Amino acid sequence: MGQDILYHLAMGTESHNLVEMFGDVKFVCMGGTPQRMENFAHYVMKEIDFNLPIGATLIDLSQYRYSMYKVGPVLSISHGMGISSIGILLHEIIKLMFHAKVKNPIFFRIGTSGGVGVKGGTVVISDTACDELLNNYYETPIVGNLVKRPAILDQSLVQELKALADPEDPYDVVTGGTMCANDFYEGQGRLDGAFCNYSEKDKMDYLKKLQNHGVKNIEMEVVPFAAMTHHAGIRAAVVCVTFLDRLKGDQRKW
Ligand code: R2B
Ligand code: URA
Repeated sequence: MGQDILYHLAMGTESHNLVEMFGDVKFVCMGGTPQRMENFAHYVMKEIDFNLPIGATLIDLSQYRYSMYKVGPVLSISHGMGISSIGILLHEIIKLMFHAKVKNPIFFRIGTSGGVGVKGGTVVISDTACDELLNNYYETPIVGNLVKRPAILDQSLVQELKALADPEDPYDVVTGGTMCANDFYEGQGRLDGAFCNYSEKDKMDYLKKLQNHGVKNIEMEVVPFAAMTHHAGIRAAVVCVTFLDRLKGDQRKW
């Protein structure tokens, strides 16, 4: 390609000096909402004692479909909700890292989820990823064929992250399986969607089946995230807080 346009990031190889802008990135952190990722960037700034030049403020470098903040070696980017949204972002961020000549970046998804048999507030570090049918791969149609890519997370990173948990933390940190659903309502066995043509027993049987399979939480991005980073040879981890225990309910207050 003469030039590569990273369309959804509103950036390109001709219009931006990607090496200068992103060449020092070591960690790419993704999470669902623009606001949360802006807050996270400010949090990182304090944690690593990073000072912006006098008079400068943290700005959204993308300002289109996704929001992106950079604090030294850390990129903090929103990925939206669901498989296709994070999938598009991953294509463009993997290309961005390539164009910026970044070597061995580590990718994290830091997100929210529904717990399965763990209390609300628990932090789950995903050691495996599966879809609604318990498949450990990302199945996606490519030029008319269904292609399966294994959804594998870096186990040494899981252990490194687990070792960072402090017994004094006011929440539990566990490792376990994460189920990726295509939908928030029926796809996660909720009883409170616009439609629900199954019983409470069907829901509980399903959640128990997930639990027996080692699933600790449910969200909507882990499978493509694990599969695409693994396919690209990028070390990656998913760390999600649980809002509620789905064995106890479906709804969450603001
Ligand atoms: C967690 O929260 C979102 C749905 O509310 C979704 O993006 C996810 O994975
Ligand atoms: N995100 C999900 O996908 N499910 C939940 O239950 C909570 C957050």
